[in-house]
Amino acid sequence: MSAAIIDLRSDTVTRPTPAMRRAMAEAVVGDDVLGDDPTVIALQERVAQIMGKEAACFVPTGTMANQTAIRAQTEPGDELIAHEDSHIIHYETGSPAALSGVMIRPLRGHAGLFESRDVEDAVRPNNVHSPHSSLLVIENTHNRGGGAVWPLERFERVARTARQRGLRVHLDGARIWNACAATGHAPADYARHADTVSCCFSKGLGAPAGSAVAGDRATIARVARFRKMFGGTMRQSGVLAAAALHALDHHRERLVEDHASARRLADALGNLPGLSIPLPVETNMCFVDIDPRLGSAADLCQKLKASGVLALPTGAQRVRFVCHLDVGAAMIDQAVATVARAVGAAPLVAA
Ligand code: TLP
Repeated sequence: MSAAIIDLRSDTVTRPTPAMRRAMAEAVVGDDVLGDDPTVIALQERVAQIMGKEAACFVPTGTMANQTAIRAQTEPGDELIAHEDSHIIHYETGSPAALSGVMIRPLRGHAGLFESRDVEDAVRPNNVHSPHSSLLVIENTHNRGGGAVWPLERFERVARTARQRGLRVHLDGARIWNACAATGHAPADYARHADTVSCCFSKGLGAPAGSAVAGDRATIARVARFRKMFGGTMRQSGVLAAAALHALDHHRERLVEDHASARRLADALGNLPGLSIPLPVETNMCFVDIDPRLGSAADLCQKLKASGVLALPTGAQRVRFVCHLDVGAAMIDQAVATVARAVGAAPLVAA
C-alpha cells in the first residue's frame, strides 16, 4: 500500500502548477543584468505598488533579500536588533557577520514578538565605545514563533520606536502574504512602517524561486548593487518573475486554506497523548512538542518518514509541520493518523 508522500517539511517544497509553468514558458524575457527583462521590470513595479514603496528589486532567495537589505542599510561595525529566534540568526549561515560585518543584538519575546520597550533598551548610546545601532529587523509572520502574526498596532508601535531612535526598519516578510491573509490587512499596511520589506514567492505562493525587496529608490539602488556583489543578478530571470506574477495573481487568496489545515492539524495532534502545541497556530505552521518519554523530535520524524509523512525537527523535542498548496485536507487527516500511529495512540477516525 504505497500512498503519495505527504511533505509537510516546508511550504518551500511546492512545485509550480501547470498554469504557472505555462506562464513561465510564455514569459517575454531579456537580459536583466542589462536592465531589459520586461517581465522582471513588471514584477518589480507590481511589488513596489503592493508594498506602497517607490521601487523593488527581484532577488533569487529570501536570504539574499534579507542580506542585501541589511548590507544596504548598515556599515561594518554596526549593530542590528532582531528577535533571538529570527531567521537571520538561525538560518542564514551567519551572513550578517560575513557579508555586512554587523553584530546582532538579540531580543526575547514569546512567539518571535517583542515590545517597544525591548527595542528602547537595546539601542546603544551614541558614544565612542558603542557599536552604532542602525537597523531593526522584524519577521512577519515569525517562522520559529510558530508562524505567528504581528498585530498591526504592535508592529507600528515597535517600528515607530526604532525610527524615533534613528534606526531603519527592515521587515522580513518572507510570509507577509500569510500575515495579510490571516488579518485582512494589506501588505502596505505593514510595509509603511518599515524602510525596506522583503517578500518571497517561493513559499506559500508556490513559485519555484524568487523573492523581492521593496523600499525607497535610493535604498533599492543599493540593494541592486549588493545583489550584484553577492552574485544574485540573473540574466533571463523573467521566467522566474512570470511565476511570481502568476503566484501574486492566483495563489494569495487561497492561503487561508493552508491556515485552516494547520489549525486542523494542531487540533488533532494537540489531543494525542505526549504531544502538545507550544506556539500560536495563526497561519500555515503547526509546531508540536513531544514528550521525551516518546523519544526525540528526530526519532519521530524518522518514524513518520518511514510511513510517508515528512516533517522537520526544529529542536530536540520540537517538530514543525507546514501546510501548503500541495497538501489538501484529506492528506492532513492522513498525516494525523500517521502521527497517531507513530506515537502509539489509538487509531483516530477521520472527522
Ligand atoms: N525559511 C525556510 C528555512 O530556511 C527554515 C523554511 O523552510 O521555512 N525569512 C524567513 C522568515 C524564512 O522562513 C525563510 C526561509 C527565509 C527568510 C529565507 O528564504 P530562502 O530559503 O528563499 O533563502
